[in-house]
Amino acid sequence: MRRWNPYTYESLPSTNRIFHSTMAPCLVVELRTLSIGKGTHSLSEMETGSKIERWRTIILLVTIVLAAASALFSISYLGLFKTNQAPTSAHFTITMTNQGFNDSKTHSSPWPIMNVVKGQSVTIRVENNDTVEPHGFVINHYFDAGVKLGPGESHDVVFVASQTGSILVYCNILCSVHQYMLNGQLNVNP
Ligand SMILES: [Cu+2]
Repeated sequence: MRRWNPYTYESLPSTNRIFHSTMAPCLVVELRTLSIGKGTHSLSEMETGSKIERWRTIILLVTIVLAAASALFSISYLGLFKTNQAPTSAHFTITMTNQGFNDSKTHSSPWPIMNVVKGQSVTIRVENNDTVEPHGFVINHYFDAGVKLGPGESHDVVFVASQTGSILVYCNILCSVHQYMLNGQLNVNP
C-alpha cells in the first residue's frame, strides 16, 4: 500500500495517476488501490468524490443560512420596510413678551416658524409673559377669530392641519412690539 502525496504526484508512474485534485491536501485521502484498470474507479476516488460533494453541500447550506440571517437582520434591525409615518400630533409653545413672539425682535422674519404635516393634530400653547401689555394671536385659516391675552394669560389653540401651505401667524392688537409680531409662519407640509 502506498500513501498518496500530492506533492510528489508528478514523480508517480503514469499508470498510478488515477486521481488529480486541486482540493486542499486535507481532502485527499489515502489511495488504497493504485493498480486500476481503465474505466473503473478506485474506492478512495469514490470516497474523495463523495466527501467533496458533502463539503459542497455543507458550504452551500451555510451560505444560504448566512444570507437568510443577514436579510432578516436588515429587515428587522434597519427597518427597511417601515413606512415613514409622521407622528399624529404636533405641539408648540409661543411666548409673548416685549421682545415679540419667542423673541422675534432678535430674529429675522419669518419667526417663529412651526412645521407640521398635513393631517396632524396641532396644539399651540400661547402664553403672554409680558408684564405690561396684552397681545393677540391669529393663524390665518386655522384660527381666524384669534385670541387676546392680557399679561400672565395663556390659551391653547388646537386644530387639525387639514390643508397644506405656508400660513401667516400674527398679532392683531396694536402693541409696542407689534412690527415684530406680524410674520410668524405655520408650514403645513404634505
Ligand atoms: Cu401686537
